[in-house]
Amino acid sequence: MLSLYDCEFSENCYKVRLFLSILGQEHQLIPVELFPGREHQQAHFRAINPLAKVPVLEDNGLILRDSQAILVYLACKYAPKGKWYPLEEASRIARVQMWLSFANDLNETISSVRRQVQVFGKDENVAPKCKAARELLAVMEEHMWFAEKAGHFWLCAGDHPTVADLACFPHVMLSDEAGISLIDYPALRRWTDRVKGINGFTAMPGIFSLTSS
Ligand SMILES: N[C@@H](CCC(=O)N[C@@H](CS)C(=O)NCC(=O)O)C(=O)O
Repeated sequence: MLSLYDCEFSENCYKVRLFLSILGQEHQLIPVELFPGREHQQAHFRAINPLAKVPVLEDNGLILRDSQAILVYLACKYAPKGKWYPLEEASRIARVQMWLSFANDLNETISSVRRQVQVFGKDENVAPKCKAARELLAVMEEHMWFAEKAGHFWLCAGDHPTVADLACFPHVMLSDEAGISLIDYPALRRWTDRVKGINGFTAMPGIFSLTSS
């Protein structure tokens, strides 16, 4: 049985829950109270992840941290071969990796601001991260705009979405909660709607399914 150390409000945990839901993969959630309990800082959790962060996935004794790494693992182990993590072409693998790394940049800008705003209330230190976040969104918007013009609908060209789409999706979707509106990013809004249309899509607080939004 897969176990996910999880926090309901975490975008990084959500992307793993989303993929598990899409795959229809049975799992159990082990809640970790980040705030106010700071359970992730306690010795029992640090023994599982010395970096003191969620998500962590446990699969039959194997312990994995980092949401991007977990998505890749799930795609390679539990999805039909190459469907979510295409392995047939070096350039395609590299492009997926590029956007997985980009998801981490989104986490450290948009989602870091979101956590600051939600948990501690806004302070003057968020401005540089907001600026960096807008620059990242502009890069993504331009990429997706040209992709659509070329007839592609996912971050990495191809008929099927990849783990890269799932990795970036929650950070973009929750940018409102960091005080960054998606109004200026129409191609990204069309892309987020496409992700919401994937079979097995599931919601989280702040991210609604197409029918209820
Ligand atoms: N690169 C990691 C980042 C994980 C991360 O930032 N997790 C947040 C919750 S969304 C966390 O545990 N924060 C606790 C802390 O930093 O004290 C991933 O993608 O899983």
